[in-house]
Amino acid sequence: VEAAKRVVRLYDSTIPSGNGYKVRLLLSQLRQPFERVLLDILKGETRTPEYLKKNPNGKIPLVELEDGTFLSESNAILVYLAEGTPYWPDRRLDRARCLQWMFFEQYSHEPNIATSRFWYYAGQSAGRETVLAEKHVAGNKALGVMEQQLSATSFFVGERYSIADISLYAYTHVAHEGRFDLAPYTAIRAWLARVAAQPGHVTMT
Ligand SMILES: N[C@@H](CCC(=O)N[C@@H](CS)C(=O)NCC(=O)O)C(=O)O
Repeated sequence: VEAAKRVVRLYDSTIPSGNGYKVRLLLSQLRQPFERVLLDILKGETRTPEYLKKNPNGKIPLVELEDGTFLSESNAILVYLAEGTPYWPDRRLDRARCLQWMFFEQYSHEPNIATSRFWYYAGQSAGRETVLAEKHVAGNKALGVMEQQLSATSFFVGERYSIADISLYAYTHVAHEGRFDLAPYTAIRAWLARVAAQPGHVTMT
């Protein structure tokens, strides 16, 4: 496996971001030091011409590698960093299963749970009652799918902690901030505790 170029800088957000946290958590578990640059997304600091040169999509997280390369999209960064480590499985099918859960996270989980949390967090929920109600239905559906998997296995893929767990942990463990009630999801709550007990774990704030 080609060695990963070292991450020298992580562009992250002043408002605690689950997507930024995914990268910080894995870097911590890999014991890799890095510089953290905090941007205020509410002030449009990811939309300046200078930042858009680094990431044309205008979002954090973004990592800068030692050779000056930039890589965006939290889950892509996780895959890059995890290759050749215990957090990315050896078996071909298990690697595809990690991606299966990470695409699920981006399409069914994050747009509902993270977005609801952001609107409450940033005081932008007023006037969004209808869309918030829709996001709660869809978010609970995603939590139901996770609950079903975690009732059968201790981690998402291959009974072993991987970047699929990191990806889904980031916004699930703060789902209450988006007014999701995790009380009925007993398997999810047990898994949250298992993830938080992993070596090198750091909290989001
Ligand atoms: N799919 C992206 C989502 C990144 C994202 O939504 N970033 C938000 C903060 S969590 C952001 O930078 N928003 C600022 C903006 O869009 O201007 C990922 O997984 O990295």
